[in-house]
Amino acid sequence: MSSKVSYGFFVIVFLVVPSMVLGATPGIENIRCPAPGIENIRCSDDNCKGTIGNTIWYDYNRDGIQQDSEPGIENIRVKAEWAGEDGKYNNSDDEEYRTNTNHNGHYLFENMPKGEYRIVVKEEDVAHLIQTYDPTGSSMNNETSLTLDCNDDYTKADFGFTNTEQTLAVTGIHPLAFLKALFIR
Ligand SMILES: [Ca+2]
Ligand SMILES: [Ca+2]
Ligand SMILES: [Ca+2]
Repeated sequence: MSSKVSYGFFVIVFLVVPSMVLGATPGIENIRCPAPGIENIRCSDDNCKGTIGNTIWYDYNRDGIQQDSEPGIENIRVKAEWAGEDGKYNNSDDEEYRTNTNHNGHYLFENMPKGEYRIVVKEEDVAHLIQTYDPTGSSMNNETSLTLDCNDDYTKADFGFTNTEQTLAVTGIHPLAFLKALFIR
């Protein structure tokens, strides 16, 4: 009698325990990783941790490339609008993320889910500038759109800005000197 109970017990332990150890974390489904406060959670492939960035700079010569002489613009507010799981904007599963550029003009959104994004530069932070570059440059509207793959590091959401040619012509000062005087105080 007792030997049958023991045998059954060990069969259950043998079958159940390994499946709990090897399978996904039981009882926790559809959670985004990393999950703050939950240690050692097993993350499935659906829990993506991509990044989006990374530069906003003074494009003095308006060529859409950051030369060594062209510094980043710090403290610019940037927003990432995620279209959510359904990939469509303007409904309940959309989410927004915000950050600022650092002293090098770099910004980075981390631990981002895969999907469709709009990256938007805060208009009032660049209201005194003219946009010269973004990756979807057909419309210089302080924003660009992209598709982030799972765990992808997207580094090309860059924006370039300069000042007006009219202003530079009137001053008669070298553009670089003028812009440095204007922006670097
Ligand atoms: Ca340039
Ligand atoms: Ca949506
Ligand atoms: Ca654009």
